[in-house]
Amino acid sequence: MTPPAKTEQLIASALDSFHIELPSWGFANTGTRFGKFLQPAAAATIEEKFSDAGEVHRLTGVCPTIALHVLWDLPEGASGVPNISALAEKFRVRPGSINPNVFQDQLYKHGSVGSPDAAARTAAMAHLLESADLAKQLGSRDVSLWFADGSNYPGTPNIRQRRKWFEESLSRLHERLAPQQRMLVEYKPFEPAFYHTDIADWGMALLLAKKAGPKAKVLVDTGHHYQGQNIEQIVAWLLADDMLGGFHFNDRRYADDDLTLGSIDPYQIFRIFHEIFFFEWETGKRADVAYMIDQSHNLKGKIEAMIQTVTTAQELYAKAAIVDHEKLAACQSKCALVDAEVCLKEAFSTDVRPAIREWSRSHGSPEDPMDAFRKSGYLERVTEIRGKRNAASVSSYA
Ligand code: RM4
Ligand code: MN
Ligand code: MN
Repeated sequence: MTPPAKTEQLIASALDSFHIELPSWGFANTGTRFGKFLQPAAAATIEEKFSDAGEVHRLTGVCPTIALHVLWDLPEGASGVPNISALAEKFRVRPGSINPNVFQDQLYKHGSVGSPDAAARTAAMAHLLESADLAKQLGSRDVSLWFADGSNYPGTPNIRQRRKWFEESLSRLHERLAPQQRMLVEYKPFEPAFYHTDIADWGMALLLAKKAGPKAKVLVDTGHHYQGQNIEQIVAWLLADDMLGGFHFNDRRYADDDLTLGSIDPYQIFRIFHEIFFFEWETGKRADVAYMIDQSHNLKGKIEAMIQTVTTAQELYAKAAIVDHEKLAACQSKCALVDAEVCLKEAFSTDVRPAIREWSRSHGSPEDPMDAFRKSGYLERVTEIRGKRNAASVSSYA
């Protein structure tokens, strides 16, 4: 067993370097394809999203950035940049990853950069390039790409042709990036397309990223895998090739459920973090990985769910930080199976909460951010302001 003082120290230094990005869309009303359940306190404007994200950062101290969806948050393009910069200043959270949206417009019915319709491909390319420019102007490092492109019926897509169009478009986007910028390629096996998806798994994302250039990396959304897939192995492989760009964190039971991180399988997230720490220990390199939340809190209070997620992420990260790597490596090389597994589980079952509370206290943050949020009166204040408007918004599916 690692002595308690060393454990505390390991946790503190891990937490010092742990930041997690909040999604602007996580504060807005969201729903299923059957309808939306409206929340009186949900954010509708970009100012409200910044305000809610600022509140989560104020309480946790580890969420300095907010991911923006270009179409939803910057519909007027570059002319919206000064407003975003002013909001960042006011609410003390910086713009984080910039997410182009090439899936919502009617034009993208058959895809965006993979569509057989040249007009759709042209529009998508222009939007991607504009997104890279917006990221530059906002001082954002990452352009985060998710494509809904795919098809619903066998025989309908030319899969190889579509791949070529993807390669060309991603290379053009890569050329547009500033030296310090990155583009992250996200994959997803299905939904909204149910026969084929152009970037369906990490291998496809990896090939496209490698082809695009050195600033392109793979983004792992924890909800975007088939049941039973070993996500930490994907993470380990991508790390070994310096191709892991970041995560979209959420949990799932069936498909892309976008449930709260760790609500279904906290051990899975711990194992992912473990692979990252183990890589860092073994190589002496720092894994340059962006941690981002991508969840849809349909029923839980938006801000509470976000605080819960951040707290859970910190706990699982702290647990992974205290794995005894030397011991584990020795067990692995001796094929001491039980001992290796126990070594990993030892860290997972350690109660890291007191050490996290201590760390928060020493950084001037509340020990219990959820309790602090409930006592702050913030929710009541915004409910008062937003409630009537939210009740009048549209919730039906058809
Ligand atoms: C996708 C994916 C993307 C997100 C869209 C809205 O399932 O997770 O990251 O931007 O949803
Ligand atoms: Mn995602
Ligand atoms: Mn998703």
